[in-house]
Amino acid sequence: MVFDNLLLERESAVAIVTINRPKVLNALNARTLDELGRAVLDLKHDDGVRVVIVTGAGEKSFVAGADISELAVQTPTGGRELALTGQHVLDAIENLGKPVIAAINGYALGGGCELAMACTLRLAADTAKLGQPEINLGIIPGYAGTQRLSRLVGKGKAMELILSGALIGASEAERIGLVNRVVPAAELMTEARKLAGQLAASAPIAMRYIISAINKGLEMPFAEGSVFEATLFGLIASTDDMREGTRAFLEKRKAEFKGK
Ligand code: CO8
Repeated sequence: MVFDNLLLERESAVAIVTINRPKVLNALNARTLDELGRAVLDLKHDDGVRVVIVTGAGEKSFVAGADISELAVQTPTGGRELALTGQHVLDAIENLGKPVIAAINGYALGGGCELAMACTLRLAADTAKLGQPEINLGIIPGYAGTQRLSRLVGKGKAMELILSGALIGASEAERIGLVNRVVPAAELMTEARKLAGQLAASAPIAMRYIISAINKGLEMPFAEGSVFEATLFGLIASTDDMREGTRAFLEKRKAEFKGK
């Protein structure tokens, strides 16, 4: 696949997607969203890919939000469609069925913070700044930021961040649970690759079910989520990977998972 605004690299079982519009701090215009949607679909169906890393081109920014020059001329119907399209792409990332690591190398603002929140795990450079500054433009988040941020950090902090539009540093983001871990900027991609490598060696079907159980379970009452988990547990018991993982433990060797 050839893209104008994305770089797509493969390093064995790890795919690295780089949002590549550094002149505008990797702002997401409609074309970039469309390309991201197509890339994600392709990665979902590529069995050779077990983990995806998403990052931004350049030193300064992960993604500085939706492209404000496009937002400035939105019509009501066009704005709704664009918001729904972005939500659809981010839902696809959240439910890719393989871990997606956001390597937050700088500004993750507005739609950029929403993109990071749709990823399974977030590693941030110590220089990163995160926030939902839409209020400063007289608008609200449109890529489900109100929903994901409140689920990640709780209602009170989400209200504070979205109403104030304040940007926070990486360590504060880690403290409130918005990112999983902060690393020195120079080591961000090394750490992201290391984490991706560890995850790539894990059992792929089990990872898919864990992601599904947590994502779907959060939308269900506790009892239904627990039954859903039990059903997935029953399914996982039918896999070769389950037999390999348990046998390898008993034989005191490292398991070799095949995703079957
Ligand atoms: N959109 C378009 N262009 C941008 C964006 C953006 N989000 N962010 C930065 N740029 C451009 C600047 O205009 C500038 O372009 P130029 O060189 O032509 O003047 C270039 O990138 C570099 O930026 P700055 O000169 O501003 O760099 P600074 O280091 O001075 O500042 C900041 C960096 C603080 C990140 C600053 O650029 C900034 O505040 N950017 C906007 C951040 C923002 O408000 N993001 C939220 C956007 S709204 C959003 O994401 C809503 C999502 C849901 C949409 C729903 C669909 C309808």
